Amino acid sequence: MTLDFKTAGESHGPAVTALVEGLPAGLKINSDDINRDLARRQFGYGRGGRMKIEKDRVDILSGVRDGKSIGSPIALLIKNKDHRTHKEEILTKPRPGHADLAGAMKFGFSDMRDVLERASARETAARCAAGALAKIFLREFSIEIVSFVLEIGGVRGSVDSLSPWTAMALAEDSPVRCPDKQATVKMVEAIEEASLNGDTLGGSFEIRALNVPPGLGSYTSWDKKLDGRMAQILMSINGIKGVEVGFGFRCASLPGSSIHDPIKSFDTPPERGPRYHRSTNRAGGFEGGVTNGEELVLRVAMKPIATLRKPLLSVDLSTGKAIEAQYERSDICAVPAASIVGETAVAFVLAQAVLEKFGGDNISDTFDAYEAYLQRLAKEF
Ligand code: EPS
Repeated sequence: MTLDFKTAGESHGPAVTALVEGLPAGLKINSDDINRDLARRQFGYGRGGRMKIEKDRVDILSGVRDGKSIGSPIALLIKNKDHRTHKEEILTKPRPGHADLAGAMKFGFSDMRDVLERASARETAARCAAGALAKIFLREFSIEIVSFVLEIGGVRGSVDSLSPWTAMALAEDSPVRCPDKQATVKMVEAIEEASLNGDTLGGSFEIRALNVPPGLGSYTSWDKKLDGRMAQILMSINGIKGVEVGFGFRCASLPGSSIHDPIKSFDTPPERGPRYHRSTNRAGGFEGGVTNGEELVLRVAMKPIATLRKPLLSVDLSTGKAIEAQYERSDICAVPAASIVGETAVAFVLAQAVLEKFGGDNISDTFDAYEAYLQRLAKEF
């Protein structure tokens, strides 16, 4: 059984939902852990009016009994408080940068609200819940995921000297999830200025996965390469336009001697896992699409929100005439929220990779196989 998930639900329908299949039985699941990530996703300076209406909470409808998974599909439901029974204003003036026009042409809609309702980033609440489950699973193996914002609208935080845990702790205290306090102030100002100008801002964030064992994913086929799978799930998050692994685009301009990470041996070999490690981590924890035992480092770029209060030029599909794009309630900046969605997305793919390698219908089977592998690595590497 492979671990997978699907989501369903529209932005203003009764609920958004996720169906997670393939988690082993015996995993302790507390909905508070999922609700914590849902609340973190809702947070962030620059969010729109919708976040004042919603207080996302998950209902676990199946797959969990007495606080433990039972191996069956886990259905997660998050009600939309903003569910509207009345018909929305028809949307005929597509917003450049949103899925409106491309989606309407694809499905043959004249009212692009039929696109908006599913293309909306509201769907990421359901994904976040599915990924939060994956985080609970990964914690059994001491694998943790952290995220923090690097840049908003051209203001860049300085984070290079911080450990991932410090960066994460500082991010959790920042209204824009940036560990750099001075940059936080400037980012907030930039968002305020964009708001005054009827504009929106994008940015970038970093995700790190810690205590990841070597050997997850595979170099044997294109679709098994774990860095590629990470890039796919991250690129599928609304508004994401770029993903870097480790040094990413910096690799294009530096020689091999400045990019590849020298292999070293610990003076005292650890009891579990290999003695070999790297003095640098420019590869971001992946070689050949396989984890190499170092931290996973992924950097993600998000474009500015497509709904502008001072709209760009568009056309009215009902008349064919040039006109400003439609405006409606939206966010000014959702980069802090996207960093949480990214965190949970990375968790999901990592949980898939752990289960592919170690299997198990009960979490204790998975754990035993994982421990045996670390023991073997300690003996052989
Ligand atoms: C979102 C809910 C949406 C938007 C936002 C994300 O709610 P509404 O459309 O009712 O204001 O706030 O979605 C977008 C910015 C977008 O472009 O799709 C959420 O729950 O995250």
